Amino acid sequence: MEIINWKELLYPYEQAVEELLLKFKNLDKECRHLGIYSPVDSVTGRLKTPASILDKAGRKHIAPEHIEEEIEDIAGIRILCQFVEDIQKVVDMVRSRRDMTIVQEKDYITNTKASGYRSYHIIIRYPLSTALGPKEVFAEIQIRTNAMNFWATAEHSLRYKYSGNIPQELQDRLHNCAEAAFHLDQEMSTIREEITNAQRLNEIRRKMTSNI
Ligand code: 0O2
Repeated sequence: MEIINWKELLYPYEQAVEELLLKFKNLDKECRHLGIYSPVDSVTGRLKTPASILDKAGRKHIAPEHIEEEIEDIAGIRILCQFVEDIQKVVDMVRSRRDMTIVQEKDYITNTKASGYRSYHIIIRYPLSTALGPKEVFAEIQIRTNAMNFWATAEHSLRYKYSGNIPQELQDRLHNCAEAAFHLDQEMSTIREEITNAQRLNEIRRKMTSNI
């Protein structure tokens, strides 16, 4: 059994998460600076843990030496949006970038998973300049609304707690919650313009008072 040097393996992915976080946070910052609507509400990033990598490798029968080519979400960032409509805008932003290459897109919003999971995933190849020279790594960008994220985070914790075997009664309740999150997104969309106008006004007021 090959021993994995986790520090060496994970370092480039850590660098990728840091760079991607900065880039997408800056996009949001730039929109706000220009006074244009930002489809990005918040951005977070995470590095998959060795335990989770080994678990996935085991499930998918991936040999340790093939982890880097086969596991595409060791580096992951999550972009949260206020409204469902913003997701497509973020997807277009990612598609137009020249500093990363899209490998695959998974639309779990149109094709909701059996669990009730909804999110848009983009797998990219991201080039890095490391101390040892250029290197390209996979990274996963998850794009979803705050409501989708609320549900996914809760379901993820339960899946972990029950080692993937969530009791049926709880699964049924989770399905109801997924429906409720879907309706919340729909309802929020109907008053989207009202909300974004109010937010724009508040931002102008905030800028005016901070200039005093
Ligand atoms: P973590 O802790 O986020 O790293 P899979 O075979 O499903 O494990 P695959 O085929 O590579 O993975 O891709 P997929 O299905 O797009 O899932 C990748 C990630 O999406 C998962 O990573 C989760 O973060 C999220 N995800 C997918 N399906 C669900 C779901 O039903 N519920 C929740 N809450 N999240 C989901 P990991 O490795 O599971 O976890």
